Amino acid sequence: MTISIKLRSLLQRVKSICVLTGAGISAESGVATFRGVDGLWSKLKPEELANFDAFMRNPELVWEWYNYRRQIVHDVKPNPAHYALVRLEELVKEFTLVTQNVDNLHFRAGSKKVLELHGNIERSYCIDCGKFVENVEVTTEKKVPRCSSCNGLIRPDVVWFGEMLPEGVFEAATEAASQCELFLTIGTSAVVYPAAGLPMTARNQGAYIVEVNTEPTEISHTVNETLLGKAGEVLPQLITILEETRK
Ligand code: BJW
Ligand code: ZN
Repeated sequence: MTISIKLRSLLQRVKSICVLTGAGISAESGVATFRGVDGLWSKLKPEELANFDAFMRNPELVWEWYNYRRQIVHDVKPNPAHYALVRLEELVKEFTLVTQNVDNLHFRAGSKKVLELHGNIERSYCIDCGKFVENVEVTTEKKVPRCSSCNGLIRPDVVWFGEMLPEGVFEAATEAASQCELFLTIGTSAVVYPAAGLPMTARNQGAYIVEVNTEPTEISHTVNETLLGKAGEVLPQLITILEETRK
């Protein structure tokens, strides 16, 4: 992996950065990605689990899947890539972290300004009255949690296919992407919209786009630079360059 001279000099003077992260940033923590050979969806089709109709058809199955993943997320820790982004927020004047991840690892690492596009697996809400529930308990006898106020079905607070993103969050992400000088897209296959459109939004407004991924993606041909490698190894190197000029 080579960091271009252009990127080095940009890192030394950059004042505004917007970052988009995907499942790949948590891979080194031990959270499975969605796509690819070891991905969460290599055996199950996303449309069978990650949509509202699937939930209504078989809430037990969907809860079983989310419970399994909630346990993993609870047990793992943020990795050097998450911590590098915490440091970036401290070093750069204008910084926005936009994540597609629902695993809460950016907040647990210490990032402050995080826009969660697809929700958070540790929160849930009632589909009838909308009441939010933290740390919902799903026991083996009571496989599907119910609302304590109205007995409605409780669902995970995540965004499924065909659903709108949380109000105002995508708008804030678009604004940050439009205003940044440098846009980093990290550990995402960039196939899920509207998130995958953010690098292009930034590029159209003149930002320099850098992708960090272990392999080329759908958008590699449209970015300025692809840094091939693990996020947990590449990001600390970018931070070292930034820190050299900001002592
Ligand atoms: C590493 C690494 C390491 C590994 N270091 N890298 C425009 C065009 C076409 C379609 C649409 C469109 N607009 C909307 C759509 C429809 C749909 C969509 O995009 N479909 C496409 C798949 C075709 N989008 C939606 O439905 C969205 N809603 C919406 O648009 O609302 C408006 C609307 C409403 C009603 C009708 C129509 C429109 C909602 C999308 C919700 C996505 N939800 C999920 C599930 C969340 C809950 C859960 O977690 O269970 O979000 S899907 C899943 O994919 C999850 C992720 O956030 C998302 C993105 O995945 P991500 O993060 O990129 O992961 P992977 O696995 O794909 O990639 C990992 C990458 O990491 C790989 O590249 C690896 O190489 C890399 N990697 N290790 C660095 N160590
Ligand atoms: Zn309710």
